[in-house]
Amino acid sequence: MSSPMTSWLAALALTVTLIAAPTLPAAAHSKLTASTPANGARLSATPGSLSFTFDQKLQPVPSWDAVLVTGPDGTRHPARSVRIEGDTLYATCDRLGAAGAYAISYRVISGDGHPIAGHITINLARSDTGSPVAAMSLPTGGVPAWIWILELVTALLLLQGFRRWRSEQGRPITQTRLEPTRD
Ligand SMILES: [Cu+2]
Repeated sequence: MSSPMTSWLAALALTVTLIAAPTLPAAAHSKLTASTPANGARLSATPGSLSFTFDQKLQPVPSWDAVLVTGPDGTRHPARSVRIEGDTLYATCDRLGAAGAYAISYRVISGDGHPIAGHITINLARSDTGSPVAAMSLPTGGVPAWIWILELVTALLLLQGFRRWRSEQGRPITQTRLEPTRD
């Protein structure tokens, strides 16, 4: 082996390493791997929940800053119930409103301490003016039990009131019919 050839190969290897080096740490950074809704999803109603999953565990972040929904008219809705569990950021959002494209941006800190910011875009096919999605998920929770009892009690009270009203209405007629037989 000639010495010039070896040093030339060494120089080439060093050059390749220096060119490639800046891209290597970037590839190791955490990135978004999945989301709910999926990026580009076309929806007919406000999503019941939002989630962003990364390829690394996340560090805690201030909830007011982590997720932001921006509507087609530029309206900004801060997300609610923001929480981090392992590699996933969860949130809920208020009813969206006008049909069109919504950007849902996230801002988190990965396990290696680097901030990760980005956004997904979803498309609301028609304006969401119906009941909030959260209301539809009520039967799965423990909340509605007392609502049903309250509704039942109200219905029974109304029925009782109606029966009393009916009997009071009927009394004079019964009395006038009975009067002749008493005389
Ligand atoms: Cu990183």
